[in-house]
Amino acid sequence: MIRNVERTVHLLGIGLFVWLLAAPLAAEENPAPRMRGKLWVNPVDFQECARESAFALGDPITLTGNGLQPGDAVVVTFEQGDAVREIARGKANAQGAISIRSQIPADAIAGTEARIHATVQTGADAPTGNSFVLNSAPLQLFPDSRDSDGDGIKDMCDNCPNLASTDLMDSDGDGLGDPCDPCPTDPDNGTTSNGVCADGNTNPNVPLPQPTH
Ligand SMILES: [Ca+2]
Ligand SMILES: [Ca+2]
Ligand SMILES: [Ca+2]
Repeated sequence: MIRNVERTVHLLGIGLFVWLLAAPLAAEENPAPRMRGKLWVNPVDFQECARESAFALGDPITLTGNGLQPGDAVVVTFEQGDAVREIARGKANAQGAISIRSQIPADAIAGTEARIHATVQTGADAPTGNSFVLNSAPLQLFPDSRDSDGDGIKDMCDNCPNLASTDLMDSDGDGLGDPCDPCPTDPDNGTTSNGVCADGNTNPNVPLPQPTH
């Protein structure tokens, strides 16, 4: 009996020694931040694009996310290719959410996909302990945020860029919004039927066939 107790104490001692050895090693490894959750990138000046994640260089944005602890410190970075730069800092509010203003860098590269990350340092572990990353969807970047018809929807998102209308419905899916589509129920727009739309109306943009001699 005494022998068994001695053996158990001995094994416990070995276990404790191994744990003490392993614990500092694990802490020193300081693993790369884990991806967790999603970061929403919201436009400030314009209505949201039909394509959710299209922005122009210099666009002001609000970054929102949740699932954090109150007071967590957040560093927001903009990543494009191998280049990563900090664009904002903030803290989680009492509900564990963030709402941070920033902007798409004006000198970012249009036409190249980008992402925004929010690296969260949790509570007492900051700045070296546990961290995780909220990750935005891939962002498409456009050179400017022109709004030719002034309806609050940028040209790059507006399927009727020269006709003021916030109706982005595109019933036939041809990329032209219903309000400016000469054949709103005809994706072919009458181009193979001498300008006659599927509904019998005429598309004035299709040149009439020239008489042959
Ligand atoms: Ca517009
Ligand atoms: Ca259409
Ligand atoms: Ca059409």
